[in-house]
Amino acid sequence: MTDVDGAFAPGDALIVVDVQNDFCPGGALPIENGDAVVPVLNRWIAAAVARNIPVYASRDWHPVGHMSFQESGGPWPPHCIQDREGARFHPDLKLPDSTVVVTKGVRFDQDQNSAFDQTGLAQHLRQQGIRRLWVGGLAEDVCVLATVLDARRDGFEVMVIQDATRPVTPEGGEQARRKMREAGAGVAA
Ligand code: VGL
Ligand code: ZN
Repeated sequence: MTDVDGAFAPGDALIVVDVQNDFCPGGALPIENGDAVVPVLNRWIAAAVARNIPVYASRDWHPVGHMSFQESGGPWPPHCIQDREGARFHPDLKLPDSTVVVTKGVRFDQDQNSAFDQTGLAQHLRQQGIRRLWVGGLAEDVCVLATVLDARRDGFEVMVIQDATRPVTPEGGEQARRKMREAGAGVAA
C-alpha cells in the first residue's frame, strides 16, 4: 500500500478523472463499484491539500444529443449531460475550493476522453511547474486510460492510483493497465 501522506513531492499534481454521478451505481453509465473510488480519492485529496499539491478534477460535460450517445450513432447511453444531476461530481467527493476543473466532451464533432484533448491542460500544467501526475477516477479503460496516455505523450511522469480507479469491463481494465504500463506509467498500489 502506497503511503498516501509520503507520496507527494514538489512538482506533483493530483488528477481526479470524471468521478461523476452517471459513472457510479444508479447513474446512466454505471461502472461496477465506481463509487468505491470516492473514499480512496478523499484520502489522496486530503494529503494533497495538506502538502499544497494542486488538485485537478476533470468532468465529462456533454451537450444534449452528443455524438457519443447511442441516439446519435455513438457507443454510449446518454450520460453527463451539461448541468444535470448525472454530470455532477459524486456528492461524497471532497474536492477543495482550490480544485481546478477541466471540462471536456463539449465538442459537437468528436468525443474527448482525455483531459488533455484540446483543453490546453498540458501547457497549463507546465506553466505551473508540474512534472508528475497522480491519476485516479473513472473509467480506468476509457477516460483514465486516455488521460494517462496523453500525459505520457506530453512528457509528464505518471503514477496511476490503482485503488482509486475502476474499469467499465474487467477485460478492458486489464488491457488498460497493460497499455498504461507500456507507456511508462507507474502504479501506486
Ligand atoms: C467515459 C464513457 C463515455 C469516462 C466518458 O469518463 O471514462 N466513459 N464517456
Ligand atoms: Zn462521455
